[in-house]
Amino acid sequence: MSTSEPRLRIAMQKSGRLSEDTQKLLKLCGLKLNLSDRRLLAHVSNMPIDIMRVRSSDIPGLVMDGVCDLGIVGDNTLEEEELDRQLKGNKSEYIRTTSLDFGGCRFSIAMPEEFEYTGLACLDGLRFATTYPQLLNRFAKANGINVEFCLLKGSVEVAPRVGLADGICDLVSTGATLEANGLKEVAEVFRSKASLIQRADPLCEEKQAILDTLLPRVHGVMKAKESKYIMLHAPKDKIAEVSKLMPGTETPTILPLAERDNMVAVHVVATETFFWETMEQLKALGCHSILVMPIEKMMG
Ligand code: PRT
Repeated sequence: MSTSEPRLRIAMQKSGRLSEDTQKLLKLCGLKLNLSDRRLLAHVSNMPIDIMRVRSSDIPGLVMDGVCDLGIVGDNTLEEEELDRQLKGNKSEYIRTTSLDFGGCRFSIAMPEEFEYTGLACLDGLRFATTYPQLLNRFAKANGINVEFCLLKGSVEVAPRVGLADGICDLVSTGATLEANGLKEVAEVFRSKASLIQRADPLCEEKQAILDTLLPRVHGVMKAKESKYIMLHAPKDKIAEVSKLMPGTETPTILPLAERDNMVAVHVVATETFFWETMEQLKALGCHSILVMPIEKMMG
């Protein structure tokens, strides 16, 4: 492969909560990643793509400035950078190409356990420690309250205990960190997930062609994760009832069974959760050999 050929450049988190899921996604999309700890710009060996591994907080800016063509980043980091750039009059455009299915968390206001929370109005005039002041500010303005903030890049939860702030506004997933620090979640400010973002200005023809190959694969990986392949043996005269029980399925494939004239094999792809209860209802209709299997890739 010639080195002068345009290569699509994707920014991803080097290490942290999003890096493993991002690597997994790119690998499932068929990219042969050649990552080592020291190499910050890695060539994908089987496609004209380079992976730039950086701090999560640098990714939105790299895409907005056109240094990278794509980036995978949390919506919290993305929107904070967008608001901050808008405030400073800097370039802040990007395209959110796909909302991904990992990195889920909420950005919430939390107060000391003993605080008597009676609604958002009781937070008026208080001071909050946060890593994302613009997101907090947007929420406060939209709800008609004034808040002060102190910027902390980590260990935000400790701020009220040491007298730095009255409360905090931080990312929460399980809530265990809040609990361990004597805090309670009182209001959700923002819900976040990882997103695949793209620079706003058009890509050259060659890069667009790479993206046109990559995007259906990203969607295929996500769709496969949500879907299950279901196989079962069903009484021939119950096919209509069996089909009705299948959640979000495409047309089932019906196949004859050797030496069983009254039974058929049914194969379907279900795009919704397949519950134990549904399997029990199928069994009650006379179905057996019910198999629910994961799907690795899907297209079309
Ligand atoms: O790469 P860089 O250092 O710039 O970014 P970072 O410091 O934000 O990295 P990292 O790896 O901590 O987070 C990367 C992204 O993961 C975040 O921007 C979010 O989009 C997403 N994410 C999802 C989270 C969490 N869940 C999360 N729980 N990021 C941080 N946390 C922290 C939170 O700040 C708190 O300290 O986890 C703690 C709370 O977790 P629970 O489970 O106890 O509630």
